[in-house]
Amino acid sequence: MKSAVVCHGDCDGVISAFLYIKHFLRDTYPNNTELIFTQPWRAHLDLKKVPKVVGELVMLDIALSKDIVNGVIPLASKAKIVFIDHHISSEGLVNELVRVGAKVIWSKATSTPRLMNDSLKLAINPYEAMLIKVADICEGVETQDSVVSKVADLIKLSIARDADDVGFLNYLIGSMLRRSDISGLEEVVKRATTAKWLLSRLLKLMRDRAILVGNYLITTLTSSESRIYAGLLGVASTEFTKEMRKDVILIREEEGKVVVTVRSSRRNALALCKVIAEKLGGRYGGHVEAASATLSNAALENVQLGILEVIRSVGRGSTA
Ligand SMILES: [Mn+2]
Repeated sequence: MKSAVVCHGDCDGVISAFLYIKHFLRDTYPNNTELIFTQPWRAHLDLKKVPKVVGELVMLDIALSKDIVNGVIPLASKAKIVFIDHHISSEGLVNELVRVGAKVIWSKATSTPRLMNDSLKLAINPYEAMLIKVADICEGVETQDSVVSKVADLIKLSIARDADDVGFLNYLIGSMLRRSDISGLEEVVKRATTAKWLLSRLLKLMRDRAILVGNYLITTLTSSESRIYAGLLGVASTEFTKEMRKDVILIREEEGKVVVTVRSSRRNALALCKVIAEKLGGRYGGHVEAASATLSNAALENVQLGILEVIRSVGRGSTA
C-alpha cells in the first residue's frame, strides 16, 4: 500500500520528511511513497494531490488552519493519519484531528525534526543529529557552531532560490538519505549563492523603503517585486529584523491576495497577525516571533491603513 508524506517545503520541513522516510518508510521510498511539498496557505489545496488509495498519510511541519483540518477529515476514514508539527498556531485545531483518529504529535518545540527526535525516540546517527541542529537554526535557534550554521544557511537559501522547485526538494531529501555532505553539493552551493545575492538586494530595498511606525519597521513590496524575490521574503524579514533590531512588518501583493509577514523579537508576531487577519478577513499562522497573515480579498492600501490602525490600538493598549 502506498504512503503519502505532505511536508512544509522549507528547511525544517524537508529535514522532517528525510527523518520520517529514513526511520519509517525506508522500504517504500521512493516507489511507494508520494512526497508532496506545500506551504501552509495552500496545504488544503495540495491535500487534493494525495492519491485516492493510501495506507498512511503523514503530515509534517504544517501549521494547521480550519481549511486544512477540513481537508484531512475525509481522508481519516480511508488512511492512517500521522500529524507532527511544532507551530503554536496549530494548538487550537489539533484536537479535531485527534477526534477522527489521527496520531497527533504537537508541541511548541524548536523545530519539527527536534520534536520527532524527542517524541518518537529515534535512534539517530551523528549525521541526523547534525541535521536536527540545522533545523533548529533554520527556525531561529542561535548557535556558535559555524559548521552547522553554514549547512543551515545553505539549505535555507538554496530552497529559497525557488521554493516551488519540487525536483530540488526531492534531490535534497535524496542527498540526505545518501548521507551526502550538504556543503559539498554543487547544486546546493550554486542556488544558495544566487539566493544570497538576491537577498542582499532585497535587504537594501527593504532598508530604503522602510518606515518606522511605533516599534515596527514597515516595508511594502509591489507584486512584481514579490515575484522576483518570492521564496526569499521570509528569510529576508528575519534577517532584516536582526539587522535593524526592530520588529518588522512586510506587506506585499501576490496573485490577488495581500500577504503580511511579521517578525517580532518582542514575541508579538502571532498575536498581531491574528488581529490583522480578523480585522481584514484572512487566515494567519506561525510562531510568536515569526508569523504571517494572508488576506484574500483586500486591497493593498486598505491593508496598509488597517495595519496602521492595529499598531496604534495595540500601542494604546500596552501603554494604558
Ligand atoms: Mn517549517
